[in-house]
Amino acid sequence: MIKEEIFDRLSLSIVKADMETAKEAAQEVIQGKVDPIEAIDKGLSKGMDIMGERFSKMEAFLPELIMAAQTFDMVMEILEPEIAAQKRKVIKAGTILIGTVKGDVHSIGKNIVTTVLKTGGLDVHDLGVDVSPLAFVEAAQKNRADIIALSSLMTTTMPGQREVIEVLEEMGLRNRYRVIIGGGPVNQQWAEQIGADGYGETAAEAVLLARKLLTEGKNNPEPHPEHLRKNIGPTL
Ligand code: B12
Repeated sequence: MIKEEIFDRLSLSIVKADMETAKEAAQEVIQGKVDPIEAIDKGLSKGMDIMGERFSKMEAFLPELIMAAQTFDMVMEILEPEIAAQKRKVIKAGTILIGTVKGDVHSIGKNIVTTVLKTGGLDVHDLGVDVSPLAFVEAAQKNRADIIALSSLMTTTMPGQREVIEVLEEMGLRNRYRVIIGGGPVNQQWAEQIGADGYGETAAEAVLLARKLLTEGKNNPEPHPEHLRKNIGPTL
């Protein structure tokens, strides 16, 4: 089977939450020596986008989203060992802390980014979902992180990314960490607006971005005083 057909099967199996077809298509990815990351991007994620669109048009409802997400997670369990097999040696002593911001429980994209960063040879600590700004900063201190990676899937939780940067600024720690952001509604413009050090659209971009920032060393950029919003305290 050509890989585009496998991607279409994966996408459709997410839309239909068809575990059997999803499992078969995942096996085809492995047997056909198709790049699992490409299968995630062009197959599984495409199916999720369709579900998101249906949800916003009220053609699909929460239980269907949940079932689609469960199907996605099941396929990831099959693909993850394959992805891990590509794992490179840790390329540089650099630690990345990742999590989904406060109020947001979307984990699929963040998990993929985590897996791909690890596969790219980076040391990654996953804080999970619904992580408060203070929890990010405390964990960054504790783990001596170099990069804080923030995922947000909703327009309503995007401000949580800015709040992490604000807390770092208010604690005088902004220079110590690079902050990268991603997630469906996020873009480069938002990254610039909140003074983040980078934005990645996909998990593959997250790796390139993290490597670039780590290679640049720990001479972190100047803080972004224009983004200090002292009058608005962060919600912790
Ligand atoms: C699956 C899903 C769910 C699942 C999540 C399951 C799980 N374990 O994650 C469930 C059913 C739980 C859910 C719940 C809700 N959801 Co929802 N959900 C989705 C859906 C359909 C897909 C998200 C997804 O997993 N995509 C696939 C992954 C692979 O893509 P991704 O997350 O974007 O990640 C990629 C990139 O963005 C990037 N990336 C991600 N993070 C990061 C971080 C960094 C640092 C970098 C560099 C890159 C990066 O790399 C990833 C891989 O390439 C989206 C629609 C959509 N198209 O996004 C709606 C969507 C996000 N949900 C939405 C809503 C409204 C909700 C609910 C409020 C619904 C409700 N009424 O309860 C709740 C929110 C609960 C909460 N407090 O968080 C809305 C958000 C609208 C908005 N305000 O912006 C969306 C957009 C649907 C819609 N069109 O209306 N949801």
